[in-house]
Amino acid sequence: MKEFITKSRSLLEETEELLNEQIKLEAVSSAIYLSMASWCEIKGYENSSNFLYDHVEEEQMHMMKIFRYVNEAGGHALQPEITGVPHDFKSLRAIFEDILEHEIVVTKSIHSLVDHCFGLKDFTTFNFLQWYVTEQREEETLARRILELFDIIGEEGMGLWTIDLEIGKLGSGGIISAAAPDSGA
Ligand code: OFO
Repeated sequence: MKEFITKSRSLLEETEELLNEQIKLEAVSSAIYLSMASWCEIKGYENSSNFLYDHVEEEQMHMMKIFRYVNEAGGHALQPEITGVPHDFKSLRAIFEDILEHEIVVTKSIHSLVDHCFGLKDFTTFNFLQWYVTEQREEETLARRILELFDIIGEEGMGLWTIDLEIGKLGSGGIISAAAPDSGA
């Protein structure tokens, strides 16, 4: 009986594998942001640190949504192994540049998953992933908005202190409510 349940499913193995890779990518996001939050905290960028700590939890949530989906669809979600997380960063700006680059990688990965599901007519997973498509647009917008702060305010004098303050005002969901009121989360 158990074997029948395990074999009878619409989630293809190839899709399960890709979803497990996405689980790992979300876990990597969470781990990197945790490391960045810690760096910000010891350097005195308290607001950026809090912003990133919130983001760590958000990425955990992203990971868990896929994790639960895989098992509910009859697959096997795998606890990812994360290594090679950096602990030192060049500057506050470099951190947010890295975040934007990383989020673009995540967006591409989600898009390729969506494309894969559409091609195989797996409309259930395709539908499930639409939340991530919207989420990634918001995440990129947020990272870009933060980088703009460095250009607008400048880093000289009280600049970095002000930038840190402004990042705190954005919060991890700050720009999301401004940019997309229907986003959910
Ligand atoms: Fe930052 O959106 Fe998930 O990874």
